[in-house]
This record gives sequence, structure tokens and C-alpha cells, in this order.
Amino acid sequence: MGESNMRRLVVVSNRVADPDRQAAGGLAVCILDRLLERGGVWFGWNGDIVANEAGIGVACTRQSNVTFVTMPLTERDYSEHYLGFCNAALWPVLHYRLDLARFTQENTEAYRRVNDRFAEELAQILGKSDIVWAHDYHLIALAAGLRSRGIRNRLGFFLHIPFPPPDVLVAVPEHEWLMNAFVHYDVIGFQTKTDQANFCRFACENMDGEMVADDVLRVNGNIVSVSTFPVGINVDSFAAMASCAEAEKRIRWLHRCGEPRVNIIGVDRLDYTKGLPDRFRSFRRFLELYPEHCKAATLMQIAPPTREEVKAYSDIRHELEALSGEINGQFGDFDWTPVRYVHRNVPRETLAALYRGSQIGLVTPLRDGMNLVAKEYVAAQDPENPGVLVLSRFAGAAEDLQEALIVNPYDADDVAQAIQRAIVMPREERKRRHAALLARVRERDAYNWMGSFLRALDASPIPLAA
Ligand code: ADQ
Repeated sequence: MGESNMRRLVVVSNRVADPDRQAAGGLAVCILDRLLERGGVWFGWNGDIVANEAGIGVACTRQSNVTFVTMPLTERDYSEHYLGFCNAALWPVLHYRLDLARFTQENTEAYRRVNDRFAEELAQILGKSDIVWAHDYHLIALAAGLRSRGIRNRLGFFLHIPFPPPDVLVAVPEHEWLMNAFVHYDVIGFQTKTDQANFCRFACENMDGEMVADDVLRVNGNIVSVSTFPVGINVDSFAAMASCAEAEKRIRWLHRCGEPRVNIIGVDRLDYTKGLPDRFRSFRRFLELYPEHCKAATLMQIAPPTREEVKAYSDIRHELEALSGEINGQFGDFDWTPVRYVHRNVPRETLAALYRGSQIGLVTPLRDGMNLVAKEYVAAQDPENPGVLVLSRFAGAAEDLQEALIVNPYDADDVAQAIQRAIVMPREERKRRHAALLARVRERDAYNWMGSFLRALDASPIPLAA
């Protein structure tokens, strides 16, 4: 469908991307590109924190035909809504980690309050025919706030993280309120079929909803289109970064930093969902089971800090530092450091080169919505001599990327054996697996993800809500 006659797109996300500070190729860039193409608005938090509500002002800036409408959070909102409910309650529960979830009544209230404030401000700027696309778990209740203000526009939502089965979801305080608010969206998108099925199960079993057609749910008098839209990357830009002359130089450097090596790469935000301690333990198990690789195999783990104000995040940092010290102490030698642990952000160009220079991409989250690192690793490989992706069965990406070596990240022996299998895999098998993976990554790239979601939102036969 041509996009010229399409309605104005209003993207809403917790954090609005700063157009001047985006690394090329990220998901935010893809969204921005599409906004620039069709014109639109990006609405959300600007990252600033003010003392109290009196300090909240809505700011409007323009770049080409995109308007950025942003506002700050108060200190209290930041602590109770963002850190408290979003990142210490919803994030762990939606990743099946009830053991790490922390709940307080104040935090739940703050989530309501901030969603309501977003709805209030957004309602003021919405034109009659705009379509709204909200992103992620911070904004589940936004649609209900808009509907209660009489907004009848088409509203879409995409969840970037997993959606757990009903038995797990009910651990969220006031989950009934939350789910009743959720179903005011017209289109709800998930990363995987499993997430979609979990959501529909909750709606049908706990809310008297019913499936009225494939992917169409009637619940509480709303008709909701519920589908899967797996997130992807910009394959060509990543592949180009990985094979440019500068990348070649970096790869030569990587290979020169020691004798012939098996380079294993891990790249993740330092988040407990990414399974980093288990990964380090698996690597230790690999060195125990296959001592012939001592002095040859190195795990480079790049893990930039994130959400450090939440306790579970500082805990994991300490655990990882202790583990990498232990492994290096136990196995390392004056000419070999088994684990190289880099706790900071790295430019995307460097990441691309590191992926290409590594024989194994180790992507072993305990639970992940999709995991774009797995796709970036595939895109960065030399098709004539590709590395092997070792991928957790609990990453959304595993639904699609079946030609990877699929592992159980909780089982150190399983992961250790997969590393060994990757090392000895014949080139022909690596090429065959890589070609199949690359085709899948290409087919489901960032542009197709956006395009298919927007098509569903633009053109779905759902009547506008009354
Ligand atoms: P994240 O949990 O952030 O995203 P992921 O999909 O792996 O996880 O994306 C991380 C991105 O950050 C990748 O593009 C990666 O290259 C980049 N990155 C990681 N470490 C970096 C470093 N040290 N320096 C620079 N860049 C780094 C959430 C969900 C995922 C889902 C995405 C998109 O948790 O499951 O895939 O959203 O929907």
C-alpha cells in the first residue's frame, strides 16, 4: 500500500530517541526513518527529571517533518513508576522472574498516574485521523487513558519483551486492572507466537474473552487484533559495517592479540535476563570438559551497565566480576586471559567487527523478547567462512533461527557441548546453516517489522472503537 495518503503516525515510547545521538542502524533509527518518510510525531519522556509536578512542561521540537513532543518525569515518578513498577515489577514478572520482582502500592499507583498523564498530554495533540503506535511495557495502560478522554483514533501497541503465561502474570499487582486497560488497544503486537498465545489465553480464560477469528479477540466489548511481528535489524547496514576496511583492521587486531584463538563473543546489556553468570559458568564447564582448548579459547563479554539504581542489577554486576575473576584465576596464564569482560558501551562499528572476528556468537539469555544481538551476529558474518551462532531456546529469536545451535542456558553441559560442536563444525555445515539464518534475518528485518505492524494498524478491518 502506498504511504502518501496515510494518516499521520504518532509514535509513543517511554524514552524518545534523540535524533542527534543515535548510532546508525538501531531500532530507534528505523522508527525515526519511517517517521521522516511519512511525517509524524514522536511523543514521550525526554530523559529529564524534575523536582515536582510544577516543573513538568511539554516541549515541542521539529526536525524535518517529525515533531518531537517530550516531557520530563518527576523524581517521584522516576523512582516509583520507572524504576519501581516498570523495572522492578513488570520487567521481572514479564521475564518469568518472580523471585526478583518487588511490589509496592505506591509504585502501582505511580504507573497509573504516569500513564494517565501521558494520555492527558497526548490527547491534546492528537488529530482526528492520527494513528498511534505505543511501545513497550511502560505504556500498557495508555490506551485506556486515551479512550476515557473520548479519543477514538486507531491505537496500536507493540510489546518488546516476553508475555508470560497467566499463572505467572497474575503475580503483577492489580493485573486485572492492567489487563482491562491493555485491551483498549486496537492492535497488539508480540515478538513470538508463544507470547501471543499466552496473552490470548489470559484474555479467554481470565477475562471472558473469545477468539472471533484468527488473531482477533473480542474482550470486554472491544475487538482487538492480536498478532506476532518479530523485530529485526537493518541487515545491509550491519553487514556493511562488518566488512568495511576499518572492520578488517579491527579483526586483524583481534586476531593478533595472542596466538591463534577461538574467539567467542557475547554482547548484552548487563541485565539478569541475559543469563551472563550462567554463560560464564558454561564457559568454565567447557574449559573443564575440553582442556585442549585452554590457551586457545577466549570469551569476550561486552556488557554495558544499565538500570544500576535497581538492586538486582548491582547484584549481578558483582556476581559477574567475581565469576570472571575466578575463571581467570583458575585457568588463566601469563599469556592467556580466558574471559575478557568489558563493562561499557562500544560503538556499533566495533561491535560489528568483533562479531565478524569471532568464530562463535554466544547468545544465551534466560528469557528474551527477541534478542537483536543474535541477528546482528548472523548479519556480520563472512558468508564464505561464517561463525556459528549458539542460541538460547528461551530467546524469542529461537522461534525463527532454528539453524543456530539451540541450547538450554541453564544447563552448563549443554552449552559447553554446543561450543565444542561449533568449534569443530566443518565449513560446509557452517555455510549451510549461516545461509539459512541470513535468509531468515533478511526476511524479517527492521523495515518489514515496521511495515507489517503499520499495515495492520492502518488497514485492519477493525471498526474504530465507539
Ligand atoms: P534489549 O534487552 O536491549 O532490547 P537486544 O535485542 O539484544 O536487547 O538489543 C540490544 C541492542 O543493544 C543490540 O542492538 C546491541 O547491538 C546493542 N548493544 C548491546 N550491548 C552493547 C554495547 N556494549 N555497546 C553498544 N551496543 C550494545 C529489548 C528486548 C529484546 C528485543 C529488543 C527489540 O529485551 O528482547 O529484541 O528490545 O525489540
